[in-house]
This record gives sequence, structure tokens and C-alpha cells, in this order.
Amino acid sequence: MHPLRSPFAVRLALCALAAACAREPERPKRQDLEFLQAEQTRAAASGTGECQTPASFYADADGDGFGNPARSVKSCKAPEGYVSDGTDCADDEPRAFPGQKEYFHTPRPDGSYDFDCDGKASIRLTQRAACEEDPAARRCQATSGWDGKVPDCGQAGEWVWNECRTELVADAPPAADMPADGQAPAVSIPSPQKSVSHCWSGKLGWKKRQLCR
Ligand SMILES: [Ca+2]
Ligand SMILES: [Ca+2]
Repeated sequence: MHPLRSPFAVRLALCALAAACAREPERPKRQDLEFLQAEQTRAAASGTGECQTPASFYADADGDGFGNPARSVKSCKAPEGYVSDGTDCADDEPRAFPGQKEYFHTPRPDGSYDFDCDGKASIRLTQRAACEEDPAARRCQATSGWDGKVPDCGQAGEWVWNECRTELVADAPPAADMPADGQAPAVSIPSPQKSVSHCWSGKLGWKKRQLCR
């Protein structure tokens, strides 16, 4: 900075030329100190300060905080639109970045379904619908899932939900409790009941798309 750019320096120079400034206080004024401080801050921010070891910064075109490893610059301070991380695998797709936890059914602009940058498109929904019941053992096992083939990323398929429901049903009374002549018994005998677990199924009214990341 040129010494005469500071108002304080200018005032000192004028005072040196004109004795009329004799009563001017020698202590710098608050606005002069603020000016000097602002100049120092600007010099540091412009990267021309003390920095001796510039670091690499990577262009982050999609603004997801991860930069393109193929587009880097060396600087003491991150330029506008650049970040210190250079591990983005698709810098034109803000949904794709290392560590992404979400799954998607529409592809990246380049057609890939790799959204967490691990190099592969991982399918989220792989289970197929199934339900097995064994009335004799009163067991039932149900799984919701795809009806048939598991669709590829972004492809649609039929989705079936299954569940086991348990209900009480009337059991046939033992033969010994029935009147021999087939007439209704004089005393009402409550029908014995038993619990039965069996499959209940339903199909989604629309086709479900496969999610990947
Ligand atoms: Ca990015
Ligand atoms: Ca992936």
C-alpha cells in the first residue's frame, strides 16, 4: 500500500507542510486504525499474505460439497466454486457423492445408478414375495417382495405384500359330546376353538420401481 493512501498518512504529510496542525493529536484516530485493519484483512484474504504452501482445490459444479478430481487448482484459499475434497464421481449430479445413503429409481445424467461413488449400482430391494403355511404345525412364514423376477435399477415390477394372520376358528367338537340320536343337546355346549395362522396377500395397485445407489 502506498503510504499516502492512508488518510492518517495523508494527514501527517499535510501537517508536516502546515504548522497549523500543531494542535492535532498525535494518537491515530479510530477511523485510521480501522482503515489499516481493513487493509491487512484484505491482503490476507487475497492470498498474498503469509501463505507459502498452496493447497489443491477441486471444482464443485453441482454444489454437493465434493469436487471433480479432474479439475483442480493450487491456491492458498478456495476459489469460488471450488472445494478441498476431490472425490466426486459425477460432478453434474448433486445426488451422487461418496457416502450417499439414499436410493433412487432414476439414473444419473450419464445413465449410471451409482450414487454413492463406490463404482457399482447396488440394488436395494432384492427379496421376493413368499408365504408358507403349515396348518398342522400352526406355523406361517410370510415375506413381502417382488412377484417373480427382481427388476433391474429403475425398472418396474409387481410388488406383493404378504403377512401371516392368526384367528380363532371353531373346532369340531369331540364325537363323545354329540348326542347319539343326532338331536341337539339339552345343554348348550360351547364349541371348542383353535387359533390358526395363515397367509394374507395383497398386490400393489401400481408397479414399483427398483431403487439403486
Ligand atoms: Ca460436486
Ligand atoms: Ca454405488
